[in-house]
Amino acid sequence: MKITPGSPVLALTMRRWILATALACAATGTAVAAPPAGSITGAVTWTGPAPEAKPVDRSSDPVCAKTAHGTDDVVVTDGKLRDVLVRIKVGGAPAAAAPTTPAVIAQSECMYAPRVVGVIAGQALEIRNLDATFHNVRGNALTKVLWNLAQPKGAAPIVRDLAGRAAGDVVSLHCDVHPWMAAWVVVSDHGFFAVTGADGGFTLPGVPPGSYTVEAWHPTLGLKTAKVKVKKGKPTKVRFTFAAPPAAAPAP
Ligand SMILES: [Cu+2]
Repeated sequence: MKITPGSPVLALTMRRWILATALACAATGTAVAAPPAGSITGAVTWTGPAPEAKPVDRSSDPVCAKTAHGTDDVVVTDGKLRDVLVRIKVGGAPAAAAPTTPAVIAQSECMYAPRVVGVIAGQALEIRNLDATFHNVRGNALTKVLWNLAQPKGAAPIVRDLAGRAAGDVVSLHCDVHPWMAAWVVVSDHGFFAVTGADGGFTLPGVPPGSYTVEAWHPTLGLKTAKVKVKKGKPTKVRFTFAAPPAAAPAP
């Protein structure tokens, strides 16, 4: 049989094709053609001599005393800075729903790992105790105590829903048994954030083309910002540089 324009057979064939295409697009999530995303990538560097970790007296707890860790407030390796949360400024990118899985911080060798994490507003936080000793986990919003919970050796993870924390907030974690322990949870309204590891690198993938303010925040060194323009399908490079704060002037 010959199929000619306007024939019932062609119309039927076309309807089937359209239906099949629509179903295929729905199945693969390609029904809406989003513009190809770009990315924001780069490194956080340190200017000047790397600060040396100072010894920490951990002898108050025999379990903690088995391992040595110095101060970790500013960790620089080969000129790169760890523990910097890099993100698109809150409110400056498409908002995202909170993941149903919590962000995780472990207590290991009487240290928090990682020391800085990002969450999306509404996402829960899970704190694990991998140590054969007692920790308490105190969560603070600035000076306000949000919770203070005991977590003995072998205890189940503590899960907090961070209720009431909004994008832009920071929750700090502290252990009063081991006062050198501290960690930070940074709340955003979208998923465009990353925390630097020892190599200082970060990548924010899947960023829609456009202009953005990017923030780099370190718990003790503060905030730096940069303006970037993201083009479709391309990485946009940005570099942040931190340095030791100037020494206080000597007393007269
Ligand atoms: Cu502790």
